[in-house]
Parts: sequence; C-alpha cells; structure tokens
Amino acid sequence: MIMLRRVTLREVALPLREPFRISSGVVKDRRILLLELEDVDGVRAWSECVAPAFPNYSPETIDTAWLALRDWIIPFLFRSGFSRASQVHDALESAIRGHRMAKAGIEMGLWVLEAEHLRLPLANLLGGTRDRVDVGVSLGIEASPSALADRAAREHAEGYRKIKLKIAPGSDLAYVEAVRTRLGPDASIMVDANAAYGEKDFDHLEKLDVFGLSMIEQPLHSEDLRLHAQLQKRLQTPICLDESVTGPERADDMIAMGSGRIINIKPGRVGGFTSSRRIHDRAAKVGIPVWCGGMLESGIGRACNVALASLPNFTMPGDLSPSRRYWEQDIVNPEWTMEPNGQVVVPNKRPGLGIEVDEERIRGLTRSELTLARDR
Ligand code: OSB
Ligand code: MG
Repeated sequence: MIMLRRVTLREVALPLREPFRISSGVVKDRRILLLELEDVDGVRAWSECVAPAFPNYSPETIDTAWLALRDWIIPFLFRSGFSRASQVHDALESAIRGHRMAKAGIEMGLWVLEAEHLRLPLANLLGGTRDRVDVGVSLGIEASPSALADRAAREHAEGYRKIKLKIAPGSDLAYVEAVRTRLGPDASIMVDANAAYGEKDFDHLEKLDVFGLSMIEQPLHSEDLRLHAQLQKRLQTPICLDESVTGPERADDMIAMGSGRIINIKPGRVGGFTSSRRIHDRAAKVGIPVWCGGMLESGIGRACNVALASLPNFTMPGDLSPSRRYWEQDIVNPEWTMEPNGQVVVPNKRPGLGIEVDEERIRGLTRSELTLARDR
C-alpha cells in the first residue's frame, strides 16, 4: 500500500548555459518545481514537474502547478491510498480536470516511490526492455542560418542520432537548408514549429519536403487535429504531434483522423507514466513509432524520461540530452552523459531513479519551499 505522509514542493532556479528560443518564446533561467515525497513507511522519492514559467507551450505554468498541487492534488492524495502507482492516474482524473503537468509531477513520484519500495529500477517497473536509448538534440532558433548550421555540425560531431531544429515563420526554409547542406544527406534532421503555422502556410510548409526531414513536429495549433490531417495528406514528411496529444484519447483521435504518423510522448504533458504507457501501447498496436520528448528537465526529470524511453516502442531518438547541454552543474550525481555513439545508458542497476539526487545543492538553489503533511 502506498500512502503519502509528506510532500515537499521546492522551486529551484537553474540558469541555462545558453538561452533556448522556440517559436513562442525564450527561456534563460529555468524555474524548476521539484517534489520530495515520503510515505507512511518513511520511504522517500524525488520527482519533477515540467511546467515552465510562462504559458506559451500549454496553459500550465510552474505557478499554476504549485497551486493545483498544494490546494487540490496533494490533499486529494492524502485522503487516498493505492496498492499500485498504476492506479493513481485514473483516481486523479476522476476527481480533478486538467492540470496534467501538476498531476504528472506527483504521479511519476509515486511510481518512483513504488520502485523504491520494491527495490526495483524505475525502468523495470515501467516495463522497459532496453539498456541504452538513442539520443537526439533539440536546437533553439539562432540568429542566422549559418550560426545554426555551425551549431548543428558541432552537435552532430558529438554523436547525437537526431538533430531537431526549432522553426518559426521567417526562420525556417533557409535555416533547414543550411543545416542539411552542412550535415549532408544521411544525417537525421527534423523540425519543431511549436504550433506556429496555420492553414495559409500549407504551400510554404510543402517546401520542407525537399529536405528529407525525418518528421515535422507540431506544425499547427494544438487543438486542430482536423487541420493536421489535411496537412499530412499534402506532405511527404511525416507529422509528429507533441502539444496536441494530451492523453490516450487524443492519440486515438490522431490515429483515427490521420493527423500524424509519429508521437512525441512527454510524460509531463500527458499526466504521467500511466497515460504515457497507454499512448505507447496504442501506438504500438497500429505501428506508430513514439519517442520521448523533453521540457528542459533537470537530471531528476531526465531520469523519469530515460526510464520511460526504455520501453519497446520508443524506437526513435529522444530529446534526452546530457546534463552539460543544459546546465553548468546538474542536481544529480553522477550527471547525465552521452556515449560517443549517441546513446544514454539506462541506470537500471539501481532501484528507483537509479541516480543520486544532490540534496545539498538543491537546498542551496531553493527559492521557495512548502511542506504538506497528511493529518493523522
Ligand atoms: O516542443 O519539444 C518541445 C523545450 C521546451 C518546451 C517545448 C519543447 C522543448 C524542447 C526541448 O524541444 C527538448 C529538451 O528538453 O531538450
Ligand atoms: Mg515539441
């Protein structure tokens, strides 16, 4: 039986080594919401809520997540007990609508807690089947096509197995062309528009087909699956959905409507691991490949993503870059690294997250902290 006794919310600030620009905004300092869970047996687990500072990706932010966790989600969980972490998702869904990133933060923590209880690596508990996962890098919008091509060439030489370029109207064709020319025809290149285009851009987006991209991620508005289906009919390049797929139901809609051919699964976006596994299983059944996206996580969120990405249908490289791609110093030991062949090792020799959380460093970085406890 998993019964929470205490949860501590902490906001830490970690400066990115360089600003990360996408079509809808830029991040310089990452405000990160960490959760520390303790159950009635005294077992502890860490997890991360991926909500960003500003609602330019989805409606949630770190501040809405803090509120939702403090006032609704954690009090609800204090009133409940679960024999398995896999039951938490549906209980939360039936009680509280939306707030998926907030829910995911604690749902994933409860999976880690169960893994600690069973002395099992998180990857094994989730059903992971591989020891290593292919890694891709996500590159923000740069000042010029040649600056992006330089950057992409450096990252390609590091071993990354997929290079993802953020695009936006006005920063697209020339940038993609520069990178394709620099990296050559065999490099795996994709783009991510973060919903920046519309129906009027279909002719323009068709011009991306000549670059042999492995996919175009979330070109259109997140709510518009019908429009994505129309665009997919006109493109040779597969569409991959990110923001649009908020849970298994939207994945089913995408599959039924032909709105895309690939799914980016971020456990934070879809409400946690149970939802992620359902999307993974439904996609596998119909031959849709999935890969694990990222939200500029710290090493704690990275551990959750890497564990999930070890499941069998995660057949494409994930946005699972090593710590130094983001931070001067991460908050875990050892830091996340990438093998020269562009893979990350799944830490499945140790229970739980499989890495050590640097609690002292977290204390030093903490800007606000709140401990909630079950009443007796
Ligand atoms: O759309 O995949 C995205 C980062 C923040 C918000 C949205 C996205 C991203 C990334 C970064 O692409 C991936 C990473 O964490 O390396
Ligand atoms: Mg994306």
